[in-house]
Amino acid sequence: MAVKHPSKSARKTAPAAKENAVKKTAAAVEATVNHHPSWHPSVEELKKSIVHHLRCSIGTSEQKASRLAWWQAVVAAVNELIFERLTQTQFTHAQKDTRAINYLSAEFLMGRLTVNNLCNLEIYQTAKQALTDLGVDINEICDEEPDMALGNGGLGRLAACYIDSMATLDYPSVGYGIHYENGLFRQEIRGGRQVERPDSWREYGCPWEVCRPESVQNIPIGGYVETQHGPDDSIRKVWHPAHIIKGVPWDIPVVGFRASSVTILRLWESRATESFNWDVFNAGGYVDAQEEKSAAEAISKVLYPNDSTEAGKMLRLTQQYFFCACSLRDILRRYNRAHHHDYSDFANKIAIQLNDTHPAIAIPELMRLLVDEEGLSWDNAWKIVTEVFAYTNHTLLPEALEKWPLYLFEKLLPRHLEIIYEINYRFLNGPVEAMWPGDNDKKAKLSIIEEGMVKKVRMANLCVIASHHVNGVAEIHSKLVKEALFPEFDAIWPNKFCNVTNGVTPRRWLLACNPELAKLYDEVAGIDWPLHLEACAALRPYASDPTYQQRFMEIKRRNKEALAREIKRLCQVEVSPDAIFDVQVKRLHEYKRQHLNLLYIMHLYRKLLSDPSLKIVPQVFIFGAKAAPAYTLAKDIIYAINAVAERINNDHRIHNQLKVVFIPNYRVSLAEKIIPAADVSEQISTAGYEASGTSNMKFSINGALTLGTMDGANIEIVAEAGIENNFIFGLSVAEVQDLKRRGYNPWNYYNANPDLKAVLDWFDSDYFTPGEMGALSSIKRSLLDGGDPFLVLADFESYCAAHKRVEEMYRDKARWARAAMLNSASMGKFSSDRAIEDYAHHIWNLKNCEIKDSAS
Ligand code: 26V
Repeated sequence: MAVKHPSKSARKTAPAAKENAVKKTAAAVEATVNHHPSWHPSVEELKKSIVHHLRCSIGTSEQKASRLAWWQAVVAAVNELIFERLTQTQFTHAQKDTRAINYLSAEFLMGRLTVNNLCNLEIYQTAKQALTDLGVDINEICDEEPDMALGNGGLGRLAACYIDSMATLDYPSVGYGIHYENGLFRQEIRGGRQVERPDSWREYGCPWEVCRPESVQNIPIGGYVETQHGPDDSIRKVWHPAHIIKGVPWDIPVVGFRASSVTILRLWESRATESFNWDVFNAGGYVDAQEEKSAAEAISKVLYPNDSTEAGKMLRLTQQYFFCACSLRDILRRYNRAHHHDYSDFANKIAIQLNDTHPAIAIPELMRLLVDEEGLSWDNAWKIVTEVFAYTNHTLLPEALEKWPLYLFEKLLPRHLEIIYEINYRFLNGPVEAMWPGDNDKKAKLSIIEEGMVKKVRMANLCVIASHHVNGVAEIHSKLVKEALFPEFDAIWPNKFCNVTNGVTPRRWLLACNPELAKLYDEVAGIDWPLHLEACAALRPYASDPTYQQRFMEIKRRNKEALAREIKRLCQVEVSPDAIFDVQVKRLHEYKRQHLNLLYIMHLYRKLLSDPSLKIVPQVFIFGAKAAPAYTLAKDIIYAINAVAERINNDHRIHNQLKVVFIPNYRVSLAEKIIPAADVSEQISTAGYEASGTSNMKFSINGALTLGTMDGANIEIVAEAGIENNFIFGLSVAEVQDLKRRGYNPWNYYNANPDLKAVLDWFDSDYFTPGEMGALSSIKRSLLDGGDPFLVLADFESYCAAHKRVEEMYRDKARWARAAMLNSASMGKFSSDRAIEDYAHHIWNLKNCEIKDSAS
C-alpha cells in the first residue's frame, strides 16, 4: 500500500486562528484527502490491506477472526504506512548527517498506540469506516490493545509526550529506554485493598515493535580494573569484566502528527551471551549456565514501581547502567558511520538529555568509552561530555534523590567508580576550591561522594557537574532547584540552571481522547490547532455565548455519560452525569494528599447525616491511584477510600447526593476516558512538593476546573486561564516554608476545628470497617503523632471553603460553562510542542529537518 505525503506547506499551515477564511472540519479534510490516492489510503484500499493482513500475516479469515486478530491486522496495515515513512526519515537524517537529540529515560509510559497513530496519520475516520464495512467496531478492537505501561507516572508519560512532539516537529531524535518484560504492576482491588499482579503487555507479542538483531550490543559488567604502566610513565586502565550481557534493541515507531517524521523509541532487552553460556554448558555446568542466563535476563524483567526506596538496589543500578551502556554504544556506532572515530565533531552532532538521574551513569560510561576505548585524553573527553549532556530534575523530595552505596559501584562498575572519583577530585580542587578556598564543609556538601557509615554516590551532583544545562519542570520548581537544592552549584555556574515548563501532547490528550471537543475546535480554530494549541484561544470570545456554552457542556455531558457506563462496568456503582465529577487520578503519595480529599468527603458525608434536609449539588468523587507495593500508608489510604466509598454509596439516607468511586488499575488508557469527563481536577499537593504535575494540564485542556494549591504548574495554569475560573486554596510555598520554620503542630488544628476533629476521630471507629475497630487508624496517626509532614490539617479549612466555591459556581450553569471554556481555550502554553521548542532552542541547540516525500 504505497502512500505519498503532501508537501510540508500543505501539511502545516500557520496557526489556523489567523486563517479563519477557510475552515474545514477534520472529517471534511479526511474526506477530501481520501479522494486523493497519493496522500492517504481510501477506505477501499485500507479494507483490502486489513483483509490481506488478516489472511496472510495473521493466518485467519474474516469469518473466524477474533477481536485480537482484527486488531493485529489493522496494526499490520498501518505499519505499512509507518515503515515507509520511517525509512525515509532515517535516510534523510543519515544523508544530511543531522545533529540529533538522544532522550535517555528509564521510563516511557506509552499507553496504547493504535488510536494515537491513526489520528497522527489522519486516517482514523478512514479506518473506522473500513472496519464498519467489514462488520467490526473500531472501539472494540482498539480496546484489545494492552497498555505499554513502561513507566510509573508523570515522568514516564512526559517522556512519551516529548517523543511525540519531537517527531511532529521534525527534530532528529531517538528515545532510548528499557524493554521491560513486565511494566508497572496491574492493580486489583480485593476487599478494598490493592493487590499487585504482573503486567505482561506483550504476552501475545506486540505488533508495533521490531527487533533489530543487527544492532545488538555486548555490555561488560563486574570484575576488576588492572592498572598497566607503559614505558613512558603512562598509565592505562584495563577493565576485566566478570560478565558480558547482550543488549537486544526493539524499535517502536513514533509517528509525528501528519506523519511529518517517523522516529524511533529504542528499548533494550537483556539476554545472556551465547558464548558464556556454552562454555559453562560444555564444562558440564548446565545449572550454572541456566543461572547465568536467568541473571542476565532478570535485568530487563521488571519495571521498578518507584517510591519504594530500599528493595532491589543492585538490580536497579544494573538496569540503569545496562540501558545507558547499550544506548551510548548505539550512538557512537551511528556517529562513527560518518565520522570514523574522529571525535572532534561529536558534540556538534550529539545531544543527550538525562530524564532525571536514572541515566546518570551514562556520564562516566561516555568518559570510559572515550578515554579507555577510543584513546582520547581526559581533558578532550571531559570537554565533549560537558557539551553533550543536559539534565532534567523532576523532584525535590530528598528521599527520591538517587544515592547509590559505593560498595555497589565497586562490585558492579569498578572502572566507573574510578572515573567518578577523578571527576570529583577535579571538581572539588578546581571550581570549588577557587570559589571557597579551604572550605571543607563546602567540599563535603558538594562532593559527589557522601561520607558516612555507608558511603554513597550522589547521582544528582554528578549530573549537575557534567551537564551544560540543568532544568526544572515548572517555574516554581526550577526556582527551588536553583535556590534551595543546588544554590552553590548555581553560584559556580550561574547560567547552568533554567526552566522548561512541562507540556502534554494535544494529539493524544485532546484530538484522540476527546473527538467531539476536537471537532468543535476544528470549527472555531481551524484544523491546525493540534500543531498550534494556542490557536484554541479562538474559543475564548465564545465563552459567554449561550449557544457555544450549551454545545461545550453537551460534549462534557456525553463524556460523563460514557464514563458513568465505564464506572458501572468496572466498579458496579451507579453514578449520575448530573452530579459534579470531581476527579483525583495520580500515583498515591502523601504529598499529593489524596487523604485531604478523603477528609473532605467524610466531612461532607457527616454534614449530610447530621442535617437530613440538606441539599447539596450532587457530587461524584472519582479516584484512581497505584501505591508502591512497599508503601504501607499509601496502601492504607487506598483501603480507606474504598471503605468510605462502600459505606457512602450504600447509605440511602443521603439520597445519592454523594458517591465515591475508586477505579482500579489507573493507567494511560483509563486516563483517556476519565479526563474528558471531569468537571473538577484535584491538584492538591502541599505547595513546593509537586514539581509540575501534567494531568493538571490534560484536565484543563478538556474543560475541567482546577481545585488546587499554588504548586508546580498549577501556578502557570491559572495565570493563563484566570484564577477566577479555578479554585485555588491553601498555603503558598513561602507560607509552607514559614510554618515549618516556626514549628508546625497538627494538634493545634485538631483541637481548634471540631469538624476536623470529628472526622479524624472517625478513623478510630469501625464505622467504615464494620467489626474492625481502628482499621483506618494509621491515617489519623500519621496526621497527628506522625507530625503531618505534608500539612494536611493546616490546609483543611481552606480546602473546605474552596469546595464550597465549587458548588456555588456549579449552580450557575452559565458561569461554570464560561470558566470551563476559558480553561480549555487558554492552555496553548502547555502543549509539549512548546516545551520541546524550548528544549531545542535553549538547551539542545537543535534544528529541525524536514522529511520530503520519498517519491519527490
Ligand atoms: C520518586 C520517589 C522515590 C523514593 C520515594 C519517594 C518518591 C517520590 C516521587 C518519586 C518520583 C520522582 C520523579 C517523578 O516522577 N517526578 C514527576 O515528574 C513529572 C514530570 O516532570 C512531574 O510532573 C511531577 O510533578 C513529578 O512528581
